[in-house]
Amino acid sequence: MREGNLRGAAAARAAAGLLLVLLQLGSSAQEAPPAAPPAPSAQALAQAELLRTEMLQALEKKDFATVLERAETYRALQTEGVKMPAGLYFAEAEAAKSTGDWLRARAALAAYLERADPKDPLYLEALKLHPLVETEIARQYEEQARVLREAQEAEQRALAERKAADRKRLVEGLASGLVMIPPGKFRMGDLTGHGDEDELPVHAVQVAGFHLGRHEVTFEQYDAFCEATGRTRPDDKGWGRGNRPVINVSWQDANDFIAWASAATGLRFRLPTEAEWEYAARAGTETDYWWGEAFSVDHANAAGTGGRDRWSATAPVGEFPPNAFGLHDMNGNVREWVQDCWIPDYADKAKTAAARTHGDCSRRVVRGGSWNLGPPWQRAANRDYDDQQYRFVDRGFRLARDP
Ligand SMILES: [Ca+2]
Ligand SMILES: [Ca+2]
Ligand SMILES: [Ca+2]
Repeated sequence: MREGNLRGAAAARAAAGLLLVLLQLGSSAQEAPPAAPPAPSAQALAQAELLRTEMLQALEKKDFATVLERAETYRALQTEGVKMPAGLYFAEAEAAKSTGDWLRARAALAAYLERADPKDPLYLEALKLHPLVETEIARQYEEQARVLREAQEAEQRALAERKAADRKRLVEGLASGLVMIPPGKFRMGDLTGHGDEDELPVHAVQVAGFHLGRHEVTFEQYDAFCEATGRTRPDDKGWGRGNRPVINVSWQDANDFIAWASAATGLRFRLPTEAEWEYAARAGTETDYWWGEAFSVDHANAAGTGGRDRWSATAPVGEFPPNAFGLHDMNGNVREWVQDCWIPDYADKAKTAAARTHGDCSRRVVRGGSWNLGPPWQRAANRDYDDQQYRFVDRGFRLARDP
């Protein structure tokens, strides 16, 4: 231990010449009284003399704590016009050094060197001591820096571990967030006469079983993709992120997310096809909405508020009851991109649920109405489209995959 060696050497030095010199200093408290402060009272001088004696006795006994304490008391006598003699600063430096208080040792040593006569026998000793003290202070700073650095590294490790755990939970959520949609046949299009031309003609479609997201893809999920890929996070309009459905994502963004989510989970995600989407939204029903023929504020987040619908913008996913397939928010909240290119009717009467890709593929189909649209747009059969690069505040998507 260097500190131990130093302490030993210092003690040896102190024991040898120093004490003798210090004792020879005599009652030097009266030396060089400054012009400004008042002349010390006899009582103050007596106290100073006592402190000096006690300091030197304590130093001899290696009672360093007492040396340091008396030095402080001595310095307080300055207000009474008593100045601590240079030799006592040296004694204080010795005591501080011996207790490992290197900063105090430096201050006391500097005070000594400032006050002492270069011819003083301790002066050379002090000059030799100075670099040792500086080295110790540098070592202490280095040690403090190391402790700080290790604490920072530990904090960074903990943060990385938390992030990894979050990511694991999120990836598990992506994998487990889909429900099995059973195979079946259904009638696609405007079955009630409440729809638009683009929902005609009604035609039968055979659907193979597939998996579909219980919820719309959330901001939490999409933000993880952005963080992992360095992509700009979409604007949430101040409505909140977390478990709100992601908005302001284009058809292309949705497919980019899907590629990332597939790689992260080892599952082959895709967007649902338009026929799959309507089949899943109907969940075996032939009414305008899965819950009946009349729109209900208790079943979907549409424009305005009322009943269960407390949201004038997007609602967190899953706030409304699921349909018979266990799917939430197929009607309302955000409109959902599907795979298909836009074709303005069902004239081809496609018999399977495959994506239709022979239309205008610069435009893609969106399904399911949203928070800013009225009841007619929330119908299961309703269809619309947008440019595939288009981003908007009511546009999101959900994941699908094959069994
Ligand atoms: Ca609403
Ligand atoms: Ca929706
Ligand atoms: Ca339409």
